[in-house]
Amino acid sequence: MTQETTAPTAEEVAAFRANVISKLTYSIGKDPEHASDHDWFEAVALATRDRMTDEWMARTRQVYQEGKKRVYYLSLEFLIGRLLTDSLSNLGLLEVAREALAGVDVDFDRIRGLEPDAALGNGGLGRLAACFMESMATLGIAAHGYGIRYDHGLFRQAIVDGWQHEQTETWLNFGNPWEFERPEVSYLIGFGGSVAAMPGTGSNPEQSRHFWHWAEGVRAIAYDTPVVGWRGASVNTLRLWRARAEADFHLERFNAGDHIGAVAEEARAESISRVLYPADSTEAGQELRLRQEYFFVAASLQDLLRRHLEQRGTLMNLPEFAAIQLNDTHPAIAVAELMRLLVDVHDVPWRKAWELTVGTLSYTNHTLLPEALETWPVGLMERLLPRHMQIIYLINAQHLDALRERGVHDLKLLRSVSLIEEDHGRRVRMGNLAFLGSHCVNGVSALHTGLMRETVFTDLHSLYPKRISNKTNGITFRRWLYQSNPQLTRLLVEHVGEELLDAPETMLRKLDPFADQADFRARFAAQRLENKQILARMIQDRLGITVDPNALFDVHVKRIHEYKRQLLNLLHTVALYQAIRSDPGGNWVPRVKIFAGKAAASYHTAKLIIKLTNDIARTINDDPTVRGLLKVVFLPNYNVSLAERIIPAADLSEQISTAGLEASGTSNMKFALNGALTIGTLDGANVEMCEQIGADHMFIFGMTAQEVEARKQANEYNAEATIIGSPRLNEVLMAIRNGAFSADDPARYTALIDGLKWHDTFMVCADFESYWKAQLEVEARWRDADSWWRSAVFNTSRTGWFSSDRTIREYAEEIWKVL
Ligand code: 26V
Repeated sequence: MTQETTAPTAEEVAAFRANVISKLTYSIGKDPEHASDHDWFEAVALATRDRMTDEWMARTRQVYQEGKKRVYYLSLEFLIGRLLTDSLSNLGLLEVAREALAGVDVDFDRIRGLEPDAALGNGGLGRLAACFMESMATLGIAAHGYGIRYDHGLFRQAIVDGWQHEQTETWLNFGNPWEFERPEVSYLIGFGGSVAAMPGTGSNPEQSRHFWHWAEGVRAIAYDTPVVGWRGASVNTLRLWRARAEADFHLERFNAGDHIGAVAEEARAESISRVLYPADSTEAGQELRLRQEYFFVAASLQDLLRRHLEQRGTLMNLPEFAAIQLNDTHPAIAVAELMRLLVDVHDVPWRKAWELTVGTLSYTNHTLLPEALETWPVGLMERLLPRHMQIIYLINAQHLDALRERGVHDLKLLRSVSLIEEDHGRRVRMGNLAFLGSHCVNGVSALHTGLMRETVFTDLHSLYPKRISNKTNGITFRRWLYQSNPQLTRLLVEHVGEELLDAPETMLRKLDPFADQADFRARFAAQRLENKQILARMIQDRLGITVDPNALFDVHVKRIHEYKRQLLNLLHTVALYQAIRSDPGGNWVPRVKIFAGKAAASYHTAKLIIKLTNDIARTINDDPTVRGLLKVVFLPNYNVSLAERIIPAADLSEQISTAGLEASGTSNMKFALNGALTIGTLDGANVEMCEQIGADHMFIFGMTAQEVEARKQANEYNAEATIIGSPRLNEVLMAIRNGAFSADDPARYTALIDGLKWHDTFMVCADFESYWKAQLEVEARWRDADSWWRSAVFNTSRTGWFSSDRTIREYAEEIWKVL
């Protein structure tokens, strides 16, 4: 492997092997002679964890002694994936482990494949949290991640007869060798009940303390996973909470003979950490989700206040030593909970408590889609969190009064910045709560941040014009280049030196001149071919579809959502198919269209799009007239591990969301780093990628966010007219609508296609011709191999800015003030 400066010594290898065998024997209880591959995996993981632990403890001690400010990253999602290669590689032990195992006839690559993915997230937002944890450890920032230890992560996707089926995910079936259970670190979290003012604390609601007599207590138990940075720079903690029923409570009922009631109580309490919510589904069970949010926020805040008090003896300096980042509005109840803890529990005066709260919290927004903005019915809040609802009313009153004092009397404005929405039944707006309770609010790409200022938060922004800033997302290069693409990493190190691994943000640029060297381009292309061969084998094994590794691999992988426009790609696929059929002897560029992604279980249209992909795939792959010039593949169960295999094998990266709707995107950066060319709209971080990489080395098409908005405003967009104006599009739509790909059920796609014709909310038809032309340019460029690979090299060399180390440095300097 490239990561290690020198080959491992025999002593290192022998010592590691001894550690592994000792774990196998004494922790797992297996004789090496009879150990299964899984036993070996666990033994290696435990031995690796040991190597982190010393540094972890030293580090924790050091942070304490130096009195450093700590960062707390609160996130309902951490999409971690596998940890074995990640940890070994960051510790510089990957080769050591490989050789140590080879010595006992165990193949490292086989056992690392046995680790289940920790899929405690839905997509980009959760993966971002995982990349951030790794970058914070690399930069030596004292950070704690806080979240929920779900028994079941994101569902496993099975494809049956072309349709998605959701299966329960079971990552903990064989235990989790990375975590430390901390039964002694636990908090009791209350729900429901009533609120009483404490006697003698005054009648002014702002001055009186309250006692919350909650009705139901659920215990939060900590599970810690060490997170190691590059070259073992530092080790931080990811602390995930598990919900347990309070034993006494449940025993009382049991002893009283209410066995069923006791068990039901237990199940209700423990359901809180049972399963990850499908965040992009609108039909989610509301109450359980709110319970999850409050549960992990309350446990985390109590934990960090306890730590702070232990070390500093007072809460009055909280903002000086703690920075709490809210990952989206999911932990936004922290605003009210921190106020409650300060005022009711720690006796801090209201005004001071507010100052401390705002000074400590910051909030990141990850989407502007109106249906994705969290609001909670006031009735539900009152029932589940009565004291918090009071506090929210108080914050709101204080906020609206302050505005009136400043001379703001515009009723429309006051309504829009209120914490309570009055229009569709009374609801608490979590975005506004997070905004008001934070000293910094940020978006995740330049375009998205601009739109935040202009749309969802326009009024709050006018009142607090300095609060919103931009922090463009990034990705960790350790996982998304060094680990997932060792072939390319080796080539890069060979040309710009070992230093690349430590300073990719600057060193990658040194590749620029090599783009003009034919032999370098040839080697760049050769490593890609190798990755494509590996992927082609996987496609063959999993789906029985033969694809040619020399064909252009055109890849569209991400959650399935209408705004991400997988449908636009499918329309192009069918148009290409029809074009090839009408001229089978033509000089076509052989292509493999690769799709993967999960649809929310309740999202009917997204699931239909998966079925359509599979229907189109079957028809095209079976059609001898296209002679394999076009293949379509849908790889089931997209997850972090699959992404690590697909991305290094991609030639073309599809980032084609309706402009203005994708907040940032992060796979766009992963593809470019690995040298794929992007076909994309000017949306999210694509805009900044274009600035860094150069428009000549990407295929940008379609309407801009402004144009999309203007069309919506003018109410003049008519997809039907667009379709009439494009015979190619019309033919594609007619074929799908009339059952050309669904002979077994010819009407299957009627409503889907009619929806495009009558509504086309996501401007699929409007962008079709522009997309088609951009795809023609892709083909022209592919034919000119020198030009293609020159651009590919530039994509890798100019993506350094998208390192999550850069992103984290910006958070650390501008928001957290820890660097
Ligand atoms: C939520 C919902 C809920 C209701 C139905 C529609 C819908 C659609 C999307 C979402 C996602 C919410 C938050 C999220 O995951 N945002 C993603 O965050 C990434 C990291 O910042 C960013 O790269 C993606 O562009 C953004 O979609």
